[in-house]
Amino acid sequence: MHFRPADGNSFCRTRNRRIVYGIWQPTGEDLVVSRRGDQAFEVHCHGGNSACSAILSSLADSNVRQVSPAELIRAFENPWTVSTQLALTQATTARTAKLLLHQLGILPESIRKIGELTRTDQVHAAIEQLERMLGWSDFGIQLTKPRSVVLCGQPNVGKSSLANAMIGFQRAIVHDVAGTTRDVVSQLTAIDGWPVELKDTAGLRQATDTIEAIGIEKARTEIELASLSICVFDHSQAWTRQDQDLLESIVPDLVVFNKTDLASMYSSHPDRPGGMQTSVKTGRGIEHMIDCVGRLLVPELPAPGQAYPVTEAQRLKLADFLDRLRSPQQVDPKEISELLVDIE
Ligand SMILES: Nc1nc2c(ncn2[C@@H]2O[C@H](COP(=O)(O)OP(=O)(O)OP(=O)(O)O)[C@@H](O)[C@H]2O)c(=O)[nH]1
Ligand SMILES: [Mg+2]
Repeated sequence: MHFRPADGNSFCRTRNRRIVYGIWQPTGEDLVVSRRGDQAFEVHCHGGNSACSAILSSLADSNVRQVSPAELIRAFENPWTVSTQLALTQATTARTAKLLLHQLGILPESIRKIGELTRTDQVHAAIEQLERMLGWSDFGIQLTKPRSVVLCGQPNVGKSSLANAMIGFQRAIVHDVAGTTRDVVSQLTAIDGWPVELKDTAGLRQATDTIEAIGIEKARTEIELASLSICVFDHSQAWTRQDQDLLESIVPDLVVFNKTDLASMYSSHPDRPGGMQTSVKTGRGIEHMIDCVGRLLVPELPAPGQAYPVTEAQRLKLADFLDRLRSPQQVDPKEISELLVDIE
């Protein structure tokens, strides 16, 4: 065995689930190991991909075979537990990890109960539970996938400045010259604990060259695909026909008037819509806007205790099972309850 506990005790006598800190002897890495069963161990290291690769290659040298997640799922008794565990390893925020951990505790048991209901001729109750679970499947699957939030608007209104303020550091180039951002600049972040891919786009106007035109085209595609679109306007400028056209063509989820630190003679224009007010320069309104984005992204949470699928394969399995239960030429429920056991 390559692992040497730091306390000098032998790892062989360690009881299940105890977390033991020590050294991986072949590579000298610090890590923690926890026994999860007679033949199962969890190894956690730090230091990024190179530390993981070094540990994996020393295991390969000792004839340990690496398997794909799918193979691992098939090898275990309860694939629902394993596939939820795998989803948990993909969590990037504490909030999503907590929700996935909760599902790990309740999802396999809910599946067992649905199988039980089906076997005992309570098909109606099984259908009801499946419908409720599937109602939260988008939410569950998105726990491990960032939601895309797109900032769009005319050139120079402060989209890149707002994106930087939301992320907390300078990434996109910010410049006085309109048309500075010419492509979609994406950055992974978290808003209210939800993983988000924040996309700063090229200013939407009649392009002056081909590169800008491509950037604008990409911006429009991103807006269509986004979970949430934020259209930014310059608070200090007059409300124009172009602003109105932009607003009507995008129909954004959120309207933001930026640069409120600058004096404006135009804020009472009759056509000007309501919206959030921000100033990147002074920081005013930014936190409030971020809160609002968080609430729009996830307006409602499942009740504690509500199980739901957290991977696409789980969703498909449940949807397929529900179809079979509803089917008029229904097969014997006792037979099909077996179908829930396996996940691809
Ligand atoms: N006074 C003031 N200036 C701001 C504010 N936000 C951004 N600016 C300035 O406005 C200019 C344009 O900002 P950007 O963030 O590059 O604007 P953009 O919308 O990304 O512009 P394009 O990429 O060209 O479409 C820069 O000079 C910023 O410093 C603000 O809240 N107040
Ligand atoms: Mg920009």
